Amino acid sequence: MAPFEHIRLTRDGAIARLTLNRPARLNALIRPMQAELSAALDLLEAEPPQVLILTGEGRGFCAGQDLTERYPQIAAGEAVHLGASLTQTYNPLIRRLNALPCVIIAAVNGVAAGAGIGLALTADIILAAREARFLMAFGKVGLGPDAGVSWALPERIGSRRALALALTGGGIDAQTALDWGLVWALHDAGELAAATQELALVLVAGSAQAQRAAKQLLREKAPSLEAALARESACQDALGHTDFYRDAVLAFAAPKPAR
Ligand code: T3D
Repeated sequence: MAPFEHIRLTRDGAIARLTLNRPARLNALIRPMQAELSAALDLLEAEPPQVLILTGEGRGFCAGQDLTERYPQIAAGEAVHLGASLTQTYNPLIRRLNALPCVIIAAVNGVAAGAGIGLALTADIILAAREARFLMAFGKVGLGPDAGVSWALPERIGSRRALALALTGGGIDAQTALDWGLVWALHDAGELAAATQELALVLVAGSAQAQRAAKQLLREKAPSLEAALARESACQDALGHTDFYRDAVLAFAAPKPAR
């Protein structure tokens, strides 16, 4: 679709695939790669697919910030301004991925560390290879969680587990991620891409409008039951006017010829 160096963006009908493509560095993030991700988001926002697959090339998903990018400054004894890196680069990427109206599937093919976990957590559904790991690498380098991890990880696995991982800088293997509800399903590495495509095809056979509504209702928690009921009514009111709903009811409930 677009000629990038550090990522690939391809599109097949209603399914788009965004692949992090620095396999020799386990897809660690550098500035030009972040700029390409931003350009990819421009394209995805202009013409949203129904499903976006987010994955990594090679044996890693994403090892977070490329630490060699920070090295020259630190080695020279200069101050680094990580707050600026977040507000100018990471935060907009995470915000924009989260705001995409499409269903995002992360196919976590290998290690996801630091901000790499943040990218995976922008997905609505996470599939993982059995060899995948989720490492809170921030702690190991003396940083706190960023890239939305402090918000999204406790949501998925609970605040106690998320805090213990953040404090220790530790990680969990794919099976634990599955057991803790972070991951929807595990697959053998060689079968992850096909399983992801299969799930994407199931999704594109469904109603894009209903998926958008479900995503909105479930991801942006209503402040009270009353507010949730009101939002559900408004959503259902709109969805009840779609062709998808009409056709589904007609197909299911039309009187059948007597047997
Ligand atoms: O700076 C800011 O803007 C603030 C934002 C911070 C967000 C963050 O993400 S902080 C966390 C940064 N990430 C890390 O600290 C992870 C560092 N990497 C590792 O701990 C390990 O590489 C892994 C546990 C992820 C994987 O280990 P392993 O044994 O499977 O692979 P490896 O041999 O360590 O890595 C393979 C290559 O990728 C290797 O290069 P080489 O020796 O073959 O030339 C390694 O140096 C490179 N690599 C892996 N992660 C990074 C990296 N290079 C640069 N930066 C990395 N983050």
